[in-house]
Amino acid sequence: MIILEKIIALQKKTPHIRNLCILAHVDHGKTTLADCLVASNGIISSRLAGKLRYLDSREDEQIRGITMKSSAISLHYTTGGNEYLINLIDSPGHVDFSSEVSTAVRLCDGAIVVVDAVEGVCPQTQVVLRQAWLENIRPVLVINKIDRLIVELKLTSQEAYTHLQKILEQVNAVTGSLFTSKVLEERAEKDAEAQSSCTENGSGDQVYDWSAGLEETDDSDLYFSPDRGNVVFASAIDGWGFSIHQFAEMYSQKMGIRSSVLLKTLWGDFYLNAKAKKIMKGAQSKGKKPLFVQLVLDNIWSMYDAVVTRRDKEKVEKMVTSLGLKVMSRDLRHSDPKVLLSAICSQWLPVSQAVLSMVCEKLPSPAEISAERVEKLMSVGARRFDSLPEQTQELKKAFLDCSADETAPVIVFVSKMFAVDSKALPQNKQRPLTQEEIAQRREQARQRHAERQAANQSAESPGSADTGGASTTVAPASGTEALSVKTAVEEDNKEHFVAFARVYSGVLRKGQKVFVLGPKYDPSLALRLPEGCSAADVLPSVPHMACCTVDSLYLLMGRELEELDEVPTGNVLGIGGMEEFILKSATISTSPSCPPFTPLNFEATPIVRVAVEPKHPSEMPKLVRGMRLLNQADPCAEVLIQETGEHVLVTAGEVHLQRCLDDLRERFAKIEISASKPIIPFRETVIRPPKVDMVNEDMGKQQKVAVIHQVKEEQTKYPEGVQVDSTGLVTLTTPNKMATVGVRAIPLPEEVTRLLEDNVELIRTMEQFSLFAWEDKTLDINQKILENIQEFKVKLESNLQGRKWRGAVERIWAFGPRRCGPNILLNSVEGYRRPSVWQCLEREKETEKAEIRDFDNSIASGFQLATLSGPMCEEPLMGVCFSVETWDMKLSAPLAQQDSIDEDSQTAEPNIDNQNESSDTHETNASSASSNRSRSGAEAAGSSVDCYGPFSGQLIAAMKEACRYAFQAKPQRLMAAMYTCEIMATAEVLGRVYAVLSKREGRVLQEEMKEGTDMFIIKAVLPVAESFGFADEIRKRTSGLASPQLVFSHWEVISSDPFWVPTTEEEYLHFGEKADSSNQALKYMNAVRRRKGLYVEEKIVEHAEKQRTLSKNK
Ligand SMILES: Nc1nc2c(ncn2[C@@H]2O[C@H](COP(=O)(O)OP(=O)(O)OP(=O)(O)O)[C@@H](O)[C@H]2O)c(=O)[nH]1
Ligand SMILES: [Mg+2]
Repeated sequence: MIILEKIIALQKKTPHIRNLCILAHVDHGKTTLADCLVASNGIISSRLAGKLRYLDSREDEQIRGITMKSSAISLHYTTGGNEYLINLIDSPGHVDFSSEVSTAVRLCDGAIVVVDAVEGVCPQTQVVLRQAWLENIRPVLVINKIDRLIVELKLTSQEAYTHLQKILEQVNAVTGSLFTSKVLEERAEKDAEAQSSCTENGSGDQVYDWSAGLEETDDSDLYFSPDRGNVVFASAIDGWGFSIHQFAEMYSQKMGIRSSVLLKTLWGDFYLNAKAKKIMKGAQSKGKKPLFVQLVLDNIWSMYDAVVTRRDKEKVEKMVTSLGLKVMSRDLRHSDPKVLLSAICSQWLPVSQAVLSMVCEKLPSPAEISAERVEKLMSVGARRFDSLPEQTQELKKAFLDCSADETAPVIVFVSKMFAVDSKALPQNKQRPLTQEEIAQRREQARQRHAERQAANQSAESPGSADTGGASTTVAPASGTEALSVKTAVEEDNKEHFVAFARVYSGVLRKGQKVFVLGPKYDPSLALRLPEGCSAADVLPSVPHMACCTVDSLYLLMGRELEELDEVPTGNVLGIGGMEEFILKSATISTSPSCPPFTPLNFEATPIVRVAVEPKHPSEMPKLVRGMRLLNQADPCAEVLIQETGEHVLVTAGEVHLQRCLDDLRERFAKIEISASKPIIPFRETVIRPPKVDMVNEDMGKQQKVAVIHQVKEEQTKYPEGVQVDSTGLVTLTTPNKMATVGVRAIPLPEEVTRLLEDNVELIRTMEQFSLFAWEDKTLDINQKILENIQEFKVKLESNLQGRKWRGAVERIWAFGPRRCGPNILLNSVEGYRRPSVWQCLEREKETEKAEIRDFDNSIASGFQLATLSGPMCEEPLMGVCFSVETWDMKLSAPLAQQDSIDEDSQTAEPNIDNQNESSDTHETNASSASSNRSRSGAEAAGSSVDCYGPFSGQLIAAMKEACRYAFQAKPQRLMAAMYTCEIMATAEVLGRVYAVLSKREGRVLQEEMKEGTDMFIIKAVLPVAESFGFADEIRKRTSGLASPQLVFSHWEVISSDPFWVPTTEEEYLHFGEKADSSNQALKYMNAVRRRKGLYVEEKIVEHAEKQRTLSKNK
């Protein structure tokens, strides 16, 4: 209670608030450290700190020992006479949950980055440093698990010092590379500006100073160094930790050296010259003990030596008294020396004090938010900050002021929604009664008792009319009780969602009316609303905006929630009753011109999908509801209903999947469900004709054994109206014979595919620009993004060289599927000119209205459909270029006229499609787009409807078919999704790690020894298809010594041809006539086809072959 009041008071003192999260690689000790900090506030006992893992409140978190959800707690801390409020968020370290890290980082101003002293910088450490960097929040460092250096690695204090130096170097190297790339970027920007102003002035030559920038920019704040006070050395499990400040204070009294001198010299190449009583430089070259070793590490080492290794009671007691500590005798007698150790150390060097005072001193308060960060938070997508409406730009000041004034607009960002049991809500919790309440109740009870006695007495007296009265008063009472019990049960079953949020400006109050702005809200729409309106007014409906009343506000206290009446600016909080208005994230404001915050940076790609269904089909509605709730409660899980009617769950990895399924079973749907095996995504592509066949012989050398298989040469499989020439050009005519298209499929170079994949956002922006241009509107694009587009174009050009690709980049018609995918539609129709996809780059020169043929859109739609699902197993295409080489129209005159009149109305439509394009509908988006357009086509063809239906629909279908045949005319291949993994393993288990990897078709890229340890780091790639159970298998085979983390990396072509059949004598000898033994690609393809209910061509063994060639098979 006292804590709550104190915290409420502190919430109003913005400069004394610190919002921070703990970030690290998995298992580096975040939650353990958080325990120590929580214990310092007396919320848990300090004996249990590190064992309880208080912030891991879920059962599965406790069982598996890893954090899965980030959770927040508010603490208070006093240092230097000032009281601080610390809003602490513990985040998960496992890659599968990195989206939880994004949601945490957004709400903070600083971060504690924890690094394991033995493992050093690991992949996730780099990722979280980058995330902190991208959000412009300031980090401090805790090097944890120092005890492992003493107890496990048995390093001497001198060796440990060298080791710690290396770790610091590694961490700083990561920060350094982030910083350098940013400075270079900024410099490039400046150069570009200078250049443009230069050309305006007309002066031609300019001298570039390439060295400028890096030296000028001050980066001293950035790096971690103990003498700057932003590094703490700790062992969270043993409860101790220190920064060199503490030792500097300690020794300045003891040795009479100024603490400022000690601060500068305690870390680094300094030593103590005992004779001269001076601190000298050059410990290393003179072979002396550095000060840090002598004054700091040696003390700790001897403590461990006395307590843990030698268990020397006398020495321990001596040390304890000399440090002026008190240790309980039961700790002294405890059989586990670790108990004694932590009892001593947590008094001597309490980790919470070291960490919290560093946090208060080094991390910024919410009021110190930088203008740069504000602009970043406010710029919506590709729009320039200065292109936002004026009222919106004015809000920047509110962010910077961070004021809790009545006049300040309220701005709140919700980064995720999390589910809580209704029992856990403070309203429904039984709280201890206050003294007055107890007195009141006692009084009530006494009265009741008295009444009952009076009633009894009157009942005893015969002939009393009161009996009936008494019984009637009882009856309704029990009735309401039953009713309230019932509603309570109903309430119990209901999931409550609490929004995880932070106030950036103003004061959020209970009962206040606010606007809830979705991620796609456009602040310029606010201009249409009456000026000065508020959420309480009756307003016309605006897309992605809702008005609601703030239901309840909570203080987040780990497992508990406390109710609040108001939350002033700068605080992290929970908001109840928002589930109707917010799906995953949102912005809340009292001003309608507030922009939605930029979307969170998610590092993980959701890739593992399963189809789920209820055990009992009748429970389908419960499942649907459960999936909806799950979708809301998890920042990164996606829930889709596929065209086939399957309910699909997409997750970031195996562990995440497991957690989602558990949540669904036990929490959201509360039914038994069965999940399919993970659905593995594939891509379809074409390649250049291979030069060698399956037995590595040059193609074309041998004689084909045509007698055995003519299948390949089958020309007859093309239906009427389709012609395929020997070069793979497919010509197809619409059923009404009005139009003919000729299409060829060409494999894109690998680099181009990668470029397209990496620049999806740019392509989307370009697409949007083009759509605006159709409507004669313009879209303001950020200068930086324009430059990126230009750069992207240049890169494409340089990768599309050669005769075949001449001028190709200019002739790009569309990207697909979904208009931004890794496939290209090329306009190679002679004499046909259309607006370029690059038109946003040519804003200055008025784009001449290019000739645009009717039904241009239909061709593009056909392409979108064809690339969305390929002919092999209806998976999306990748890395394919479709070049339209001929396109003839034989339109009858009236029809043509009709269509060109109708062109205007038709062109407006794609825009609507695009607006609606959201992640949850994308499965069916392309088809709906096409149906939209065919509808307008139907109107167009109105007067002359032929028996084949609307013409544009025919053209779409013809184009789609043409693409499919063109695709099939080339050598087809499947592409598999690949994970990269880094495995840390000791030399003994290395062999087994390799065995598991090769069994699962993994490929080792790199193996190196981790400096200063006996660990090897293996980097490998592994197909997603083979990855299920991989982490478990590795852990089992190596007795838990190695545990890999899988991160989606890229798509890779599977080299074997799924349609391959032996055609040469050699191949026939090698694989046998049926050749069904070894085709991995075919197995994958058929598995997908079977799952989708498509026809699977399988050979049934009628006459088993003699297995004469088996010995050669692999
Ligand atoms: N030796 C030693 N072990 C520690 C220390 N701190 C934490 N551990 C152990 O490391 C393991 C992981 O600790 P957690 O605190 O759960 O790690 P985490 O970073 O929260 O892990 P995730 O949340 O899953 O990413 C536990 O078994 C802890 O007991 C330490 O200072 N020394
Ligand atoms: Mg944890």
